[in-house]
Amino acid sequence: MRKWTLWIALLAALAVAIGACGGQAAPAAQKAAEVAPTVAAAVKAAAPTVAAEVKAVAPTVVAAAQQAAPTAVAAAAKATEAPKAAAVSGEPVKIGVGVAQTSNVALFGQEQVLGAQIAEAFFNERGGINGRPVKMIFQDTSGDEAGAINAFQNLMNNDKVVGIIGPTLSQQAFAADPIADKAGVPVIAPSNTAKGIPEIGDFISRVSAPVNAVAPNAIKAALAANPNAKRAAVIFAQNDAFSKSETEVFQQTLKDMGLELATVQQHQTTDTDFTTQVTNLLAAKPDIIVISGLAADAGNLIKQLRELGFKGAIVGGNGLNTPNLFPVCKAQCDGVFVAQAYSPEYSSPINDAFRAAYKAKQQKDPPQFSAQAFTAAQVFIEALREVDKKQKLDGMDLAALRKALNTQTLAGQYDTPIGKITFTPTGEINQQMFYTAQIKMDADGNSGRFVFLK
Ligand code: 1QQ
Repeated sequence: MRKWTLWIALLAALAVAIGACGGQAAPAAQKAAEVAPTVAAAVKAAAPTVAAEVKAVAPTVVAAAQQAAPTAVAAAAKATEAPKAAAVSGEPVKIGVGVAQTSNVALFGQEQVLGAQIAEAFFNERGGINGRPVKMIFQDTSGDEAGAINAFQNLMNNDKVVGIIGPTLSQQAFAADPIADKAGVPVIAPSNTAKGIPEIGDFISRVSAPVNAVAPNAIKAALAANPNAKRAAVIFAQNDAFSKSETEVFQQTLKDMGLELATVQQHQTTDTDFTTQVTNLLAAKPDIIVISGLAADAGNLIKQLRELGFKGAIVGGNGLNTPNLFPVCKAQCDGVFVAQAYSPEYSSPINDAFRAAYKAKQQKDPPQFSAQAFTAAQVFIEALREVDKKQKLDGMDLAALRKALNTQTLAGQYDTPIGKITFTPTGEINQQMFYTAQIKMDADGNSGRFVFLK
């Protein structure tokens, strides 16, 4: 009997996953087509792959389930099982999600949407905000500052959300966050890692650890794997706040570790042709090249570096921290070192459950940006539960609720997929665990993964 229930659950999860895959990537891919042909082609090309992967999963899941010991199957089912909490009812509590659903920045934003959607379902299955449902309200920021400001204003003034998760880029945060801060709307940055984000204002915090906490790990891992490296070359996107912030950390770390900084090159996040920069980088004869940029530009840069003959180690920053990079540089992405503020392999009840929920939807392990978006949603939801315990949310006016939510957000302790976290009074995350992964592409260059280094 029990076995049959598990089979049905597995097949149902698969059906939901197939449905979800069909619907989501398309609009962002279309918009990306207007911006960078290479990326758009890559994203489009990814669609059939996803479908093929999903088809291939069916027999694999069945076979795996057949082989697994009954206890393992039961345990796996239990991790995804919603506890028997009372069903949520009443007016939903609205949380805003302002991230990039279009433009090249959607290569990150799509992952954030998924993380927030999973959190919404996950916490509603577990009682929502003490019985009231939570609802994520999505507004597309696109990839620039104006889009972020527009989305934030819609969320605050029209949707009347209690708080905002977003925007995707630090470059956008420096423009949009001051507006939310002035209006007294709490913002949790899910992916802004530039120096100075929490300092924008009292209402701004982040779950995305800053560049100085994360970036050095990738250099250390690359040098451990290439102990004879002496000369380094660096390139960064000079029109992007995060890239400028991260390159400072990278350059300092390289010097601290005794490497000679042979050249520092610059590019724009909109560039697709890197001939000049690659020529200059190669002329400096580096053993290691360190890139701070976003996924589309960095992917093309890596491709061109390898095509023009660079054989040394490549380190990428947070802008390369997405599997959506893989269709851009394909087989040439292989071997790139990228530091991580999340590992799907971290074992804890909340991460096991998040990983299982993500896998049920996407047939692969969750990436960092999905885990951080889930974490931002979790922080708001758990803080709202606490606020509601002290004073019922129903009776509070919006301004008072937003203020109380901000205070509670900063005061709480959270056990999340990225580990146990707290905040400093300024809103900076205190996070314990960081990792480094290396990209491993399959020989045909069509699929790949981040392999976590021990
Ligand atoms: C920032 C980043 C980007 C890579 C997020 C997608 O870290 O803009 O701060």
